[in-house]
Parts: sequence; structure tokens; C-alpha cells
Amino acid sequence: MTTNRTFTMIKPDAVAEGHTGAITKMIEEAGFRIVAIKKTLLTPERAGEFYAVHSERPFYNDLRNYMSSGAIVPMILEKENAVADFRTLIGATNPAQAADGTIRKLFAKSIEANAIHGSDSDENAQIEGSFFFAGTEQF
Ligand code: IDP
Repeated sequence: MTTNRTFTMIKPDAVAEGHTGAITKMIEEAGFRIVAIKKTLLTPERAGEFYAVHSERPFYNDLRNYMSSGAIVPMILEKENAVADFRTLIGATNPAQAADGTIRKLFAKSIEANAIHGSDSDENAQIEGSFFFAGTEQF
């Protein structure tokens, strides 16, 4: 089912460096409506749960620690073709390969500390949004 929604979170490096406002501005200027937003902290356990799909990867433990190292800003976003358009806006996982003008090109520090998450399917957008937000928090 296509929902026109995606899920994102600004990751600890970008929040700590004060890029939340600039990134949120880029997201809104690209035509996304913010349906839900908050600032919160993941425990290593919750971070591991969010990235459970990567549990066999060599970077999994580092990723859990990184994602629980500081505040994050999760959001649910709405726009036609949201999932694909948002992946284009954030750029490649590795900022060295991210296109000019993308959020990761502008703000990411490394392949791990890459500033922002974007869901890779409508199904995952729904699952990931529900991981952080109750239905009553989505407007
Ligand atoms: P994506 O976030 O672009 O969808 P995924 O492959 O789903 O990329 O990886 C999830 C996250 O895990 C990445 O955003 C990044 O923070 C981290 N990650 C991915 N590959 C590596 C790696 O090779 N080394 C360290 N961290 C990685």
C-alpha cells in the first residue's frame, strides 16, 4: 500500500552540531509536510531493535552505540512519492558518494555518522514511524 508518508530521524552527530534547524528547513522547502516530530534519546537496546535488520553486519555494535550517543530528532513526513523523493533528498549512505546538495553531502561526517535516516519502503516507513510515535501524535 502506498501511503505518501516516510519516516526520518536526524542522527546524533547532526543534532549535536546544531544542524536540526537547517535540515528541517531543507525538508520543508523540498515539499514535505511534518506530520510528527520530537527530540528524544535511544538506549543501545532500542537502537539495536530499530536496526535489527543489520544485526549480523560487522558495524552493528558500533551503530547501536553511535545511535544512542546523543539526542535524535525523529519525524514522520508526508508528500507524494515520499519514500523515494526523501531518499533522493538525503543522498547515498556514504557521504563521499552522496550527490551535491543532498543532506548527507552537506552534513554527514562519515558512512556511520551520516546525519540522517530515511525509510527504504512504504512498509518500513509505517513500521519505523510507529516505533516512535503513537497515532495520536500524528497530525
Ligand atoms: P541507509 O541508512 O542509507 O538506508 P543502511 O545500509 O540501511 O543505509 O545502513 C543503516 C545505517 O548503518 C547507515 O545509515 C549508517 O549509519 C550505518 N552504516 C551502513 N553501512 C555502514 C558501514 O559500512 N560502516 C559503518 N556504518 C554503516
